[in-house]
Amino acid sequence: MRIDLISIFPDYFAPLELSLVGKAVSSGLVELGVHDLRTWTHDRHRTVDDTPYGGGAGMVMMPQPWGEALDELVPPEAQPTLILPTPSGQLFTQSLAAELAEQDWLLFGCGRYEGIDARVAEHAATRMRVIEVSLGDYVLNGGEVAALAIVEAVVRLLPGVLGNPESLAEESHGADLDGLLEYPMYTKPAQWRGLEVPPVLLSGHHEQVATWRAEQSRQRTAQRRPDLLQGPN
Ligand code: 6GU
Repeated sequence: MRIDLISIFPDYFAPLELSLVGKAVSSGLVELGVHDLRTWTHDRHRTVDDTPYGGGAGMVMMPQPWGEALDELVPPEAQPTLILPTPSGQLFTQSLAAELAEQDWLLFGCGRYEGIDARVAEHAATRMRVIEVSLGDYVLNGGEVAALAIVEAVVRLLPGVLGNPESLAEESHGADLDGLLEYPMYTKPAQWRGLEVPPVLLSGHHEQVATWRAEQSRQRTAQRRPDLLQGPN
């Protein structure tokens, strides 16, 4: 998979050299490109933003540097998926992560300020798939941290990235748990600071363990995320 990221803060993506994603890059499973949006400015101050038409606070990212960046990075016949992280996007979910993991080229356009001139997404959509994606109902200062989260969620799903592919089974939000939250996990010692591991987990009864875990998932989901019990969204 190829992943390109465009941002005025390319240094935000240094952590992609670490850990699992870093290994996927150094092993060649993922080809990573990080690009400074200011490469596609032409004025002395390398300006990327301007005041909003219609008034209001803050600044808006100008379409021109984005347009030139996409023209240069995306050849005429190529079909990357352009992901624009924004708090007004569709919610990023495990099922979207799984779908993105099947693409061969993801391109992230990370906006700052009050966002990117809306014509950038509109124009890009005439020649590639464009999705505006939000991590959740809160506001970050820009798309960079969201892009990091999305890249990590996607890359760990690529075949050959996780040391133990069984780690992908039975995760919170995965299909194996019916979209419920994961049950609590324990390791040795069986007693720690006066707290015991639930005895069923030490019993060796696989069926009882499975029943207990399913019930814990259900209780936990009812308490913390009742919205998930309404079924798949
Ligand atoms: Cl994707 N971007 C920004 N700027 N803020 C967010 C977000 C994205 N998701 C949640 N908050």
